[in-house]
Amino acid sequence: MRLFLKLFFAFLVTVGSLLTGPSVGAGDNMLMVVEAFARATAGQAKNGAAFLTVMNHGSEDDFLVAVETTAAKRPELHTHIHDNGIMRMRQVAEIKVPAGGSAALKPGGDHVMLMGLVAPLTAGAALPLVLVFKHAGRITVDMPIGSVAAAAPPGSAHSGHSGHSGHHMKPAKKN
Ligand SMILES: [Cu+2]
Repeated sequence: MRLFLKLFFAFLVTVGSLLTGPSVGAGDNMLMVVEAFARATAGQAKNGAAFLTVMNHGSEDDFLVAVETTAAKRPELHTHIHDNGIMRMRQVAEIKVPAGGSAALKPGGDHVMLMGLVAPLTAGAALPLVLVFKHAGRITVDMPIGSVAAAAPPGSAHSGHSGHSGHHMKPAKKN
């Protein structure tokens, strides 16, 4: 029975990782956002962080160039750099999503920084975020909010039931 449950959950996680997150595009612009989540904030923290992976199934590189949200006054794209042994965050203009590859925004690396939160981020809630890509246009993601130190989407390791995991297809916008 336990083995069956383990296999069943493994199956759910596999299906979940295939279906999680909205995707956009057709032909040369096929982006899929997976593993999206934000971290809850502690106390009066003014800034928050969000993470996601963008898969590019197309044959053309794309670039994440901006993020928009009503949850923060100034959402930015950040990366971490090592500066004389000290990890610092720095804003970047764009994050490349290579053709046939992916870009992982994860703790310790590239990430979405939510500067000037309108309200604290609460575990269990969802954060609406619009990702703006150079070629594919806008993708809206409803990011589940995990714990303050979350390193993966809430529920991703054991239930395959990670909240708003819609799977939407729409034609790419050329602009
Ligand atoms: Cu940052």
